[in-house]
Parts: sequence; structure tokens; C-alpha cells
Amino acid sequence: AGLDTVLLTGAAGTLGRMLRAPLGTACRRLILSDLRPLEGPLADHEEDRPCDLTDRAAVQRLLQGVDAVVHLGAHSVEAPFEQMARANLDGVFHLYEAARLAGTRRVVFASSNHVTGCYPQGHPLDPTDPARPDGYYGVTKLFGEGMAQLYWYRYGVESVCLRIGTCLPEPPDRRALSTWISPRDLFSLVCASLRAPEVGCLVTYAISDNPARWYSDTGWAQLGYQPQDSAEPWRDQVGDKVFPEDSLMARLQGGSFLGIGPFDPP
Ligand code: NAI
Ligand code: 15L
Repeated sequence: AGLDTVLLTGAAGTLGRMLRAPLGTACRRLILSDLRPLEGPLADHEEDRPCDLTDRAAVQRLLQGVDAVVHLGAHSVEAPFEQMARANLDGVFHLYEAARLAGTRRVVFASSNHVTGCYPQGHPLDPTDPARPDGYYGVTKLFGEGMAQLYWYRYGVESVCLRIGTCLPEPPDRRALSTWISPRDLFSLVCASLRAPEVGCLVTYAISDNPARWYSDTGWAQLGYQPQDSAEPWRDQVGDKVFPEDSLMARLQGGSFLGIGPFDPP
């Protein structure tokens, strides 16, 4: 079924720039929003609506008339808590509360593998396993998943929380042989997440069909996601980040994020 009005937050970021063009083919009207300026001219079906997610009233205006949101706007790497909290905690609250008020049907929330980044590499995981965030960033994504549950079970706003692995044109390192998702698989999963009937509040890992994966495919069949790509062909090419063998960065699923922090007070 065709979608009418879709809002893409974080539209000027790495994944926003990847998803902007293909997402435009999946809906009638695509509203693009970010703090930063967008690249290139707007297509006929696109609207540019700059907005700071930390501004509650502005987010409420942004969601008017929006049927579904792909929520990418966030601080996207590990950082001091104070930097993370405004976009990733306040921003997610503002987004969900505005979705409730606007009658928005569904949010596709960009969660992250870092929600479970403190599990050992190689440890098989399902979305129902307890969280083990590897930093403040992962904690904020877990908070976002909590908001998603609140707004579904209490207010009927549906969510698909995608625990995205590593989305780049090619797997950058050995860890990514497990965590990689190709840009076209991410697009297909986002589309499936927007279109699937009656998802309620669903959490799933967002990766390609990687034989070396740690994550289960729970949720993929319900959404109708069938990955086309695999990180395996890059096995012989990928270099490795050199971490001391017994370091958390080498041992745990979150990889290099385990090397960032703790932080001094601001
Ligand atoms: P990015 O950092 O390139 O893009 C995020 C965008 O959000 C930026 O353009 C930024 O300006 C915007 N933003 C930040 N604070 C904002 C605010 N207060 N108001 C409005 N906009 C704000 O990140 P990327 O890589 O594109 O990731 C997109 C989403 O997917 C993020 O939520 C990230 O946490 C998540 N994710 C990404 C993964 C990846 O492989 N790239 C893996 C797992 C999760
Ligand atoms: C993420 O959550 C980040 O947003 C992204 O920059 C990557 O580092 C990715 O995880 C990853 O774990 O590779």
C-alpha cells in the first residue's frame, strides 16, 4: 500500500542522505528535517522543514499531518552524557509526544546495536535478551525503545525499533562482518517497517544476511524483510582495528565504542 506523508528526521546525516532518494519513491510526500542544511535541490515530493528536536513546540508543529516517521535525528556516537541527553532523550520524548498529538500512525526508530554492545563478540542475541548497553549512547537508544513501548501500549502509536548494526557502503572491519547492513538492505527494511500491517511495538536487529552475524532474525518475517546482501565477500579484504587482545574493544560486541569515555565533567 502506498504511504502518504512520511517525515524523515536526521535527513542531512549519513543514513538520511542514503535513504532520502529511495524513500521518496515509497510515499506521496516526504518531509525532510534536520538541524543541518540539506544537500541539493528539493524534488517535487520533498519539503524541507528544519527543526531542532530539543524544541518541544517546534517538534509538535513538525508532526502535524504526518502519517509515519523515520526517526534518525540524534547524536549518533558515544559522547559525554550531557551532549547525548538533549537530542536522544528530550528529542525522542518530543517526537513521541508530538506523534501522539498528531495521530501519527507509526514511528520507525533508529535504535542501535549498542543497546546490547556489552555482550561478548560471538554471543548469539535475540531482541528479547536483556539489554547490555555499552555507553551513554546505548542507554539513550534503550530509553528510545522504552518510549516506543509506552506510546504503543498506552497510546496506540506503533513503532518498529531497528537496532541498526553498521551501515556503510562496505563493511569497514572484521567486526562488521557480523554487524554490517548494506544501504539497500537498510532501505528495504525501513520500507518494510513502514508498510507491514499491525506491528504494534516491534524490536529487531537491522543487519544484512551475514553468515558471521551474532543477531537473530526475529521480526524479519513479520515485517517481510529479506536481506539481499552479505558482508562475507569482504572477509579477505577487511583489515582489522588493532585493539589489545584482552581489551573491551576487542572482546565486546560494541567494539570501538568501548574505548570512548569515561568523561570528565563539562
Ligand atoms: P548522523 O550523525 O550522520 O546523523 C544524525 C543527524 O541528526 C545529523 O544530521 C544531525 O544534524 C541530526 N541531529 C542531531 N541532533 C539534532 C537535533 N537536536 N535536532 C535535529 N536534528 C539533529 O548519524 P547517522 O549515521 O546518519 O545515523 C542515523 C541514526 O541511526 C542515528 O539515530 C544513529 O544513532 C542511528 N544508527 C546509525 C548507525 C550507522 O551505522 N550509521 C548504526 C546504528 C544506529
Ligand atoms: C552506531 O550506532 C553508530 O551510529 C554508527 O556510527 C556506527 O558506529 C555503528 O553504530 C556501529 O556500531 O558500527
